[in-house]
Amino acid sequence: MQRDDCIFCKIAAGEIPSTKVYEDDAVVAFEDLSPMMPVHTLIVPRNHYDNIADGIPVEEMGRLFEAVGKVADLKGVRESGFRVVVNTGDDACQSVHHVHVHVLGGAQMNDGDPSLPQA
Ligand code: DGP
Repeated sequence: MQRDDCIFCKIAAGEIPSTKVYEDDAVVAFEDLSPMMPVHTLIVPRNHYDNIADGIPVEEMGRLFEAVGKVADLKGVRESGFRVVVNTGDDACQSVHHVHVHVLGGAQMNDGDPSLPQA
């Protein structure tokens, strides 16, 4: 389930270069092109879903979030803490319409506005 016009499908398939952090048969994690934090990694399912509410099967949803801990370990933020963000739709400023999990960390963050992942 790949979309020809989807940049994250192409990254997952290795057709567009990215700095990969982790991959398995279900997901690919790679560094965000415009990092907002010292650690800013995106995790995407290999299959295309527009967003988190796009009927992702439970098994694939589990694999997507299972990868969060693996990325946190690989990026060294499990102990210090990190934030997980899944922007969904226009109000949340989702800009790439292939579901992706942001893993953000590596510095102290604000606790005021949950929509602002910046320090
Ligand atoms: P969102 O606003 O949640 O849709 O975030 C999309 C993120 O994807 C944004 O932080 C920048 C990142 N991004 C967009 N295009 C590319 C790309 O071609 N490569 C990589 N590595 N990241 C990208």
